[in-house]
Amino acid sequence: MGARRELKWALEGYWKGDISRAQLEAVGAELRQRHWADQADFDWVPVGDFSFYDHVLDMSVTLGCWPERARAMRGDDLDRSFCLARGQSAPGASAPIAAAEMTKWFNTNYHYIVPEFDAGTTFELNAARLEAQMAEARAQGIRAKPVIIGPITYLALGKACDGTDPLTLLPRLLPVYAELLQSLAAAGAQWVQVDEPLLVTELSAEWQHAYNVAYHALKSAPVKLLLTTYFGRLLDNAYLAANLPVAGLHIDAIEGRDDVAPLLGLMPPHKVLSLGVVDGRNVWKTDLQATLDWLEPLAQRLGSRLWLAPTCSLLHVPLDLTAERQLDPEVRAWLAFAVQKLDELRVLRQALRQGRTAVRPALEANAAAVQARRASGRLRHPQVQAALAALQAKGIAKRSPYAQRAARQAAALGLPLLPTTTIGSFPQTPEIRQVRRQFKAGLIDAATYRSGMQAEIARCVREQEALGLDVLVHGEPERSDMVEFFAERLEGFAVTEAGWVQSYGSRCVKPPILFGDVRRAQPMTVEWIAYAQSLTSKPVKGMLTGPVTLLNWSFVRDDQPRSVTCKQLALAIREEVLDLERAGVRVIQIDEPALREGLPLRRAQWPQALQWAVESFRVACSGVRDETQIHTHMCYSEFNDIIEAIAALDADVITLECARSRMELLEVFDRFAYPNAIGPGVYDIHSPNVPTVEQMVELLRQALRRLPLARLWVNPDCGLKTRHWPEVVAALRHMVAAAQQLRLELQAEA
Ligand code: THG
Ligand code: ZN
Repeated sequence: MGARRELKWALEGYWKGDISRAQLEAVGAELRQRHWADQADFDWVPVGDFSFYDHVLDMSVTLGCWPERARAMRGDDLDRSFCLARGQSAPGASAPIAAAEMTKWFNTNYHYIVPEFDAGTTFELNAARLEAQMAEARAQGIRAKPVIIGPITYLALGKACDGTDPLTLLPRLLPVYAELLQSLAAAGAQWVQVDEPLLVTELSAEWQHAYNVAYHALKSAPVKLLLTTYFGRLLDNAYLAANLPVAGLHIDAIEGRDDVAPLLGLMPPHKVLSLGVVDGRNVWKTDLQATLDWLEPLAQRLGSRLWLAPTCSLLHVPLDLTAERQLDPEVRAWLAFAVQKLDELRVLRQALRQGRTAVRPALEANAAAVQARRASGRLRHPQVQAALAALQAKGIAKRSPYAQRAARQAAALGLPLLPTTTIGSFPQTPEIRQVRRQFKAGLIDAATYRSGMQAEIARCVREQEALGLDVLVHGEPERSDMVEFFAERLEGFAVTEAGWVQSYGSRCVKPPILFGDVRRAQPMTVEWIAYAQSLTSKPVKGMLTGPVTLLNWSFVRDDQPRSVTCKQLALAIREEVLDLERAGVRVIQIDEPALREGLPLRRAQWPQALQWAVESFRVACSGVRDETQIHTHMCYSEFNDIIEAIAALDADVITLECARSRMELLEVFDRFAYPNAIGPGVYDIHSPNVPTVEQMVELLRQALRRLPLARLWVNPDCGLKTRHWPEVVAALRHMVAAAQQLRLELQAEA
């Protein structure tokens, strides 16, 4: 995105019409030029990995794989691909088209645009973007290694709306890949990096076979192929990966360290082995000496057939540590962002070529930092260790059975049938953003900040009372990103100033850095929730982010298992839950939108990972009274294949995002009787449309065919922070009316 997120600003300016296409292109060219310059001394520099929106979408354009609705639009490739990604109309033209689906890139937090296939899909080469960037790199004197997504991974990333098996498209796809490789060779490429991370997942015999078909079809291409995998182990795909007819293989030698020994035996003697030895997904300094201890014998054996690289694209880490001015200096010394990771590679290269003495100062400095981190007093906190040990010894305090809790909560809360609520956030207005910014910058004092937030909370409560909602929220004006909010308030976390990482398109997040034992030193949210509750006799929900989501959306320590870190997060959230309860808060929501996305790439490992994830959630709400109602919320993912684990969370109420694929979501309840209360969203907050009362009544009727009336809630499908007040008020008014209408009808029937 650039050190100052130049790409974000340029894109958003272009979409608004504030800058021209030429200005946007100039920003792209400038970023490519800068990032290539950072790698100019490398033997091969990736080209074609730059994207204005998403590299999978770019690959679809390269392969001429357009859904019909986008093909029919005016505009050139880039404008049409923006329309498809964002669900917009073409510049100066007709109706908007439906946005393409977006989903997570393997187990990262990056979202790609899902290619769309059907039985009639055809492919046609459009190498213009790659050829232009090859020419640009050549002009800059860069030894370019173009990067493309391989055919099998590409097919696996897509979705067929008509049930077509993507593999049946392979015969149509391969000639286009062959042509693409020809074009890249003509553009001067000697090597082409072909990304096939699908090889670290479980492959059926058909998909394994497809790999053989594809790479045998491409083996006469006039370039050398570097088959590239990352994010996990090859395991049972190692033989396949080692023997495909390509010139080189790249593997993630951190996740897949144990694949290397077997691979050495399996690979034909001429093949290049590229080892990803610098972590492209996390922010810790590499232990260079330990890496060299491991690499030196391999270098002896492989000679020039050994290449070094980061494990994966550096898209997933922040750009440059030197941009951080306020980071705790002790923690900062342990970190390497993208630019620093390139330096680590340089040291490793030189040590292997000229011996360790040639880089002694760099190795010594690195060893000192690695050692300092290991020995730091900041990693362990005796209180946290004691709490973990107690949890280990005593287990999780069990809550009473749901039926008993539900009865007590009904008596305590007195809610109507089909209770109405929202997910937590209300619109983030420019005014509250400004108050937060001014407070962070020290321009206003704490009292002024507090009264600004309180005014917004009061407005939120007033609006909700006027709408007649049953369970209210405070609206979260004090938070921008919820994960960052909690990270700023918990010990064991550091947050960055400029550590932006692309989430999708122009959208970025600043993942916090979890470096040590997590401890809640004081209440984090109680003040705001208690204030909101003081303004109304209706219950106000306390709003927290769950342990699994805090874990999955942060850079986490690599010196202990994720499951242990997650339990620490759970214990910290639990303290907040208990403080909220003590402050008189009767409903507490612990969001876990990332429950599913942190799961391992191989399904065989899911049960174990789900077990500690579920346990962590249960730790976070253990010890609350039966009368206190625990809610959770999930979005961004499919729930059907983890519905049993979701039920095992045993939250009293769950609200789910589903307005976009509602029928798909509800179908799971034919197979699985969800035991507790549930609110499948009736208002798609991602769309500016205000649904009508009738539409929402119809959605509720659909839900009632599968879920019992006594346990159905009425709510939007996600938080409202990205919407504007007028549409939110209109939609919620319809939502409350829909619930009232159904209550009356059901009473009349009874
Ligand atoms: N928080 C964090 N991670 C997330 C999400 C989140 N990962 C998954 C999902 N939600 C990603 N979705 C978004 C949606 C919007 C934005 C980022 C990720 C966004 N970001 C602002 C931007 O790019 O302008 C910057 C952040 C801000 O100003 O608040 O809009 O919710 N941690
Ligand atoms: Zn949500």
